[in-house]
Amino acid sequence: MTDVPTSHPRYESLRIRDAIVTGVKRGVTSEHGLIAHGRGEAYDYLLGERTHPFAVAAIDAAAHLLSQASHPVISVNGNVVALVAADLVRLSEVLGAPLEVNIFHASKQREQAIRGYLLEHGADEVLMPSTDATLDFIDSNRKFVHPQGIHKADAIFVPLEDGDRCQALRRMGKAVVTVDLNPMSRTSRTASITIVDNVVRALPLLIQGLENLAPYGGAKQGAAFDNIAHLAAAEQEIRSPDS
Ligand code: PTJ
Repeated sequence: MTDVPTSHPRYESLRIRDAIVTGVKRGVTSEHGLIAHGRGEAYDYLLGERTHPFAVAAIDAAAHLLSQASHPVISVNGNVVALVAADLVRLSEVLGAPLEVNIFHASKQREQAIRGYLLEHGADEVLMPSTDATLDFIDSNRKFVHPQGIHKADAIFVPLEDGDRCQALRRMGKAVVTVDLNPMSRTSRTASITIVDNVVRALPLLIQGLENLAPYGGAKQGAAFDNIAHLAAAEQEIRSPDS
């Protein structure tokens, strides 16, 4: 982003926007992803573009849930890989969980571009969707999963999810942790834990939370988490006139 000075008041937002545009140019992010990003930007603006206490609590609960899972998996799409590829690779290392490509807008070419982008950012292995294993309760492209990945997982980290698959995963008895700036979305309401924050800010905090838990083997007791109450706090923040 050579033409925008770092002193620009919207520099950080423009930098993130630039990462998504690069994602589209590299064939990683879909054009629809730009629209999804714009929606996220609007919610982030309303939330004051900062991480609130309800998000910190959700990140803490997510670190506990994921570290205690027997087979956690990180599901990635074209938006998150464009925004936080290096953090996803680090999360995969810290959690000991595989990265799996799972996209909504079907494209074999884009699946390969996403895999390539993650390998470029340090990933050793990236699981790919297959026709050998499918999810129940879902008709979109997202039903095709890897037999050793999402299909087998007991807990899945799925930032920027779409509501359909989140519901399907929950109906299959899997725990779902999502990151979504919209506390009213179907995904937010269906997930086991929703982190209402920008994935760009939330992911480094989640990694830090897992690193802090590592000496305890993830077994340290976390506070009880009420997802609906946390979503209500996020919605209240958005509606509050002085936020
Ligand atoms: O790569 P694909 O084909 O899997 O497509 C990915 C997108 C994100 C385009 C697809 O999953 C989609 O259409 O998602 P939705 O249903 O538009 O939902 C995206 C949600 O993520 C919305 O609620 C946005 O507010 C939210 N969001 C967008 N950007 C961010 C975000 N949440 C957190 N951090 C962001 N940076």
